[in-house]
Amino acid sequence: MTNNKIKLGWIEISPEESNLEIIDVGEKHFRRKKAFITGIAGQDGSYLAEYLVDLGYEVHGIVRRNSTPENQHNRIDHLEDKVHTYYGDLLDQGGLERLLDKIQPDEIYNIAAQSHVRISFDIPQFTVQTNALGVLNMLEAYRRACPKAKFYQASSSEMFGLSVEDDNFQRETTVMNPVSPYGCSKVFGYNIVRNYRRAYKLHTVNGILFNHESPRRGSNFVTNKVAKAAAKIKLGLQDKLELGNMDSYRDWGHSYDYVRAMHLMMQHDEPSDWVVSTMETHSVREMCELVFSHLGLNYKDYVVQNPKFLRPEELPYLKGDSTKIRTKLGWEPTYTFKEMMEEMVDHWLKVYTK
Ligand code: G4F
Repeated sequence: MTNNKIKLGWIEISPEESNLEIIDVGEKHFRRKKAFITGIAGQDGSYLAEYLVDLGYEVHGIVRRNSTPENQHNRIDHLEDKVHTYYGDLLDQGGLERLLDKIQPDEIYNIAAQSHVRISFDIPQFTVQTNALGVLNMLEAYRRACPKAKFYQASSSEMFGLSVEDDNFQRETTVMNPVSPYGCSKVFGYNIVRNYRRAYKLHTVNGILFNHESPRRGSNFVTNKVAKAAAKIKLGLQDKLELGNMDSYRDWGHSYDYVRAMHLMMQHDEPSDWVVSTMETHSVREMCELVFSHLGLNYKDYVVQNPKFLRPEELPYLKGDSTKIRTKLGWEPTYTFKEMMEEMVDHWLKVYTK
């Protein structure tokens, strides 16, 4: 184990502190850091769990119970022996508190959410209960069970809504003007995290993440919907792709790069709010063009609009200014937009060629 890894995934303890697994480096003693992840079976949760396990963390996480347990752990099947999972729900504060009390994590990552913006118009109350009240439940459980831990909240660029600065960016200081039940719920989560930081001197961090994708993205989000459909069209398994608004712009990065940013901001001494973005924006149309041309196809021959996928109110433009995290913490994305989209298309080609 390198010294660097000791620094990242292990924490220094006094020799008296008893723990199952302790390593000695000279005079110093270390134990594994413990992380608790809500939403561990989701796209970001699974990449984060992988990343933390690799750094030496002991990783715990909750998954929501549903009626098809076969699909519940798909994204973390390969980590089965390496992470500890429990049933849990952001709406069940008692259960959360009991778990945090038992585990006593060093870092808590609250990533679970109803994360689909259009669906938040179909189930607004559930969205707000989970994404707003759920954050408060987590904060209360944390405050009572393990207030010395650090707390990460998955805040979102959707909170900016219609606000764009004169230089066409959104950044930490941009006014929030959300345009969906999802965006409104996330603004509450963001603010209550800041409130608990000041009021109770808790180490709470907001990561304001712009869109982030990967082959593990749910295929009802636009990037993976397009990547999957284009691969099926190429293989003759599908004729058409129905989309909603193709003229909105998004700043799309890779989930793997963004979970590295989450971890990095939690290692900083001062709790703060951080924008994570690629600083580039592309329209849905440009993304379709890129994906279909990777397969030697013209998207115009296959993509049609279906009003069913339009939103009652749309967020037209996102481009994040992540100068703060780049300059203060040295974070940089490793994937380009093209590399990320091609990875997603190639993933689906492999799935459907088997
Ligand atoms: O992929 P999307 O559904 O992502 P959206 O709404 O930007 O939200 C994602 O990013 C947020 C960060 O800003 C997260 F907080 C949130 O949890 C989620 O991860 O849609 C992207 C764009 C939208 O403008 C949408 O109207 O694509 C447009 N779009 C066009 N046709 C479509 C479709 N979106 C979806 N999901 N499906 C379509 O058929």
